[in-house]
Amino acid sequence: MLNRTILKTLPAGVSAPGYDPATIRTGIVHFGVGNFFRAHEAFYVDRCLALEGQQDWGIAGVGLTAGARSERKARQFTEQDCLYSLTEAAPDGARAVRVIGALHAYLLAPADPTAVLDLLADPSVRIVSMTITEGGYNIDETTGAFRLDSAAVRADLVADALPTTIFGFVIEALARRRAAGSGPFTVLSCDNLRHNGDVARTAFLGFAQARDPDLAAWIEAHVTFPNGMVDRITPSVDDAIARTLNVASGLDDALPLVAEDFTQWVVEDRFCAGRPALEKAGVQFVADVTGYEHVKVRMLNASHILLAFPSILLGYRQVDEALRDRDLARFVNAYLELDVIPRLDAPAGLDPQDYRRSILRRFSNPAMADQLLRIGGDGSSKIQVFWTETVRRVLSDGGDLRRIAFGIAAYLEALRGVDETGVQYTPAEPTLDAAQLELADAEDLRAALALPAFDGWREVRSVALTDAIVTAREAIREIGVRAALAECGGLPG
Ligand code: CS2
Repeated sequence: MLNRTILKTLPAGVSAPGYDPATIRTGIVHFGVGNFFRAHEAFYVDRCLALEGQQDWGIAGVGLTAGARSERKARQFTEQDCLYSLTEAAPDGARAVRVIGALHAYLLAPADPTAVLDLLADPSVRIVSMTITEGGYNIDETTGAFRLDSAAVRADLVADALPTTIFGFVIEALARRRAAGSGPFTVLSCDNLRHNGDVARTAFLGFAQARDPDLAAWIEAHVTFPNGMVDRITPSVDDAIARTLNVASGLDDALPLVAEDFTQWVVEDRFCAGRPALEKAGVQFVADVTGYEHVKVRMLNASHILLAFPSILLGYRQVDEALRDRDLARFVNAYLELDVIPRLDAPAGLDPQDYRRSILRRFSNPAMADQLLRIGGDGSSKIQVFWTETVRRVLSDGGDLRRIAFGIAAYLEALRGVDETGVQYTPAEPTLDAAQLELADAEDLRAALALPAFDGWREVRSVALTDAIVTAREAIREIGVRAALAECGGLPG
């Protein structure tokens, strides 16, 4: 088993942390210890910890979900001293394997909420970071405000209640720190959102305001919420993939990871209580991250989901194989070239055409075997974040709506859970209830346009867009995805 005792005798070709994980101290608490966080933030912090004077920046992870799966994961982390291996896979087949030691403690909040609060209140914790998914910030897309109406939030607002949501934990911890005079921490969102720091700020301040306006004012004055653009493709790992990774590395790791060799993190340098020397670990610090976010979200993430929905319907399951399909590659390219790039505000020095080529190369990486169902999952939240801006701009300048309409149509058809070859799958839509999911099956093909995925352009939605979506859905059903794509998917001649 992988744990601290075997770090000196790792198999050939596996790199150990450049420091002793037993001696680092917690400076960061991270909520949502998923694969992306482990391959991205923890990877950068791991590099920092190897530098002189940086050993106060170890990460304690917190899981918020109750249940057997979460308990199993917590047990595995503990048994392995929170160590895990990361395989970085390049498109040419080259691989590097390293053991990451930055995560050195793991707490399951439902099992011991008091321990989580005590940790967050400890003055040595100076950053609270999170990957809680695009939809995890509890923001109403129409009003842009934090939603106070969810049962979990309401329960966390009851005086003296032990929290269950991230909002309850973070705000209670900040209240304690304020009372104790131990100062604020930075709240660092690492989710794929435009202005993720501003979104986090709206969410946490919205909660704090409802709880105690004085506390909210203190947070507003002292806590910082840097915006950041995060990027590293990190597939899901099932048992079969885990076995393959372990066979290749020679490790016995219950929590192995694979990610592409590419990685990027561009952040605003606004850390109210200090930060690790991340600039020495490859993180770019900039005054304004807006341009980078637009390019990442509207090109990479948007084309990722645009590829996923029709590909799933065609029966593909992996991103690289879908992109080898000429029709699908043309579709994604046309969307980027004709719909996104002409309407993009890219930062100086970033060439969108180079970026387009690089993401298509990254998507084609066969060593990743990235899952289309992972990409297409939580489409409801992702569409709001990844497509909205482009749809709004195309609508407002009277551009060609066919590719966007086809993407939306494919999303709605894919929500029905069966592909063209008759294979069934379960679309993961954690924010939709059964009644909402059924809208995809409604006889009236317009009914599903009431789904929250489309809230972001509700007030500008045009009849032409609705008609084009309905036409594309009918075509997909009548003549199949490929023929429908040729007929109404807006492929250039
Ligand atoms: C993907 C992302 O889930 C998705 O929609 O586009 O997970 C993507 O792999 C990462 O954002 C890459 O940085």
